[in-house]
Amino acid sequence: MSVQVAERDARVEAVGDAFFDAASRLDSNGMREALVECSAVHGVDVVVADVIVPALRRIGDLWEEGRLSVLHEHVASQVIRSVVDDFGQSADREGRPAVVLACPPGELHELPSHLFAAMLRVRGWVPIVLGANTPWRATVRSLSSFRAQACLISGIRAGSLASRGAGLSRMARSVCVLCVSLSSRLDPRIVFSRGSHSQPLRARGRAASSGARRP
Ligand code: B12
Repeated sequence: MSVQVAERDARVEAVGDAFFDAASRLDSNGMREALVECSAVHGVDVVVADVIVPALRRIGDLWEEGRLSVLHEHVASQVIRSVVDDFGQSADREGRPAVVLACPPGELHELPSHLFAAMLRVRGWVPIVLGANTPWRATVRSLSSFRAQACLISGIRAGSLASRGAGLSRMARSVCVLCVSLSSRLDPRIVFSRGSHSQPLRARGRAASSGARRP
């Protein structure tokens, strides 16, 4: 590993620690500052994959052990959501492909959709996040309403939905459908082509401002 990469990794790890410490103190401003500064320096992919996801896992583990409360999780989740929803926003949506992100009925873990949406925006996609506990009918309807080219269903058990459901099969006739769960990787190069799942997720149109590499 080069010295520059090691230094960069150490800086990102320090941001992760600062974010986690702020979350432990319920310090919303501290959390927000850590994320905004990190994204300005290192970009959206790094702040999502190397700061936010590890911090959420740490919070989840400590919550499971009873060492952090649901309040800590809620405050951190709200701050993360409000910050990442600003990443990669652009008024210029014309001609960009839309992708719908939804959680199945009963699923409350919607944050991954917001995180992944930020990664998609900086690659020139227009993500439509339907959020937690979305009725299947609404998800299906959204595909034509937004002329979506793809649909991501995510949740802690969503992986097991992949081969099930008349609704999913119907959807897959018109767009690429992907079900992601705890065992999937939050990887923007995720495979995404209708039927075969063999092509990387690629946006047409221009990439948005952040300078992130296209997959
Ligand atoms: C925040 C949170 C909540 C919040 C959600 C708020 C929100 N607005 O999203 C609330 C409070 C609602 C919640 C509720 C519950 N939660 Co919860 N939650 C979490 C927490 C802390 C973070 C979740 C998160 O967003 N992680 C960030 C994501 C991106 O990371 P990840 O899950 O590791 O995802 C990776 C992959 O799965 C994949 N991936 C995941 N989603 C997606 C989506 C896309 C598009 C892609 C490409 C990839 C991808 O990429 C990620 C990175 O590699 C996790 C802890 C953790 N380890 O994550 C627990 C956790 C997921 N929750 C858990 C549990 C048990 C629950 C409850 C059942 C608790 C309860 N008794 O009520 C309920 C279930 C509610 C429901 N019906 O859905 C467990 C799940 C255990 C399991 N294996 O089933 C965890 C792991 C906590 C723990 N350590 O025990 N939770």
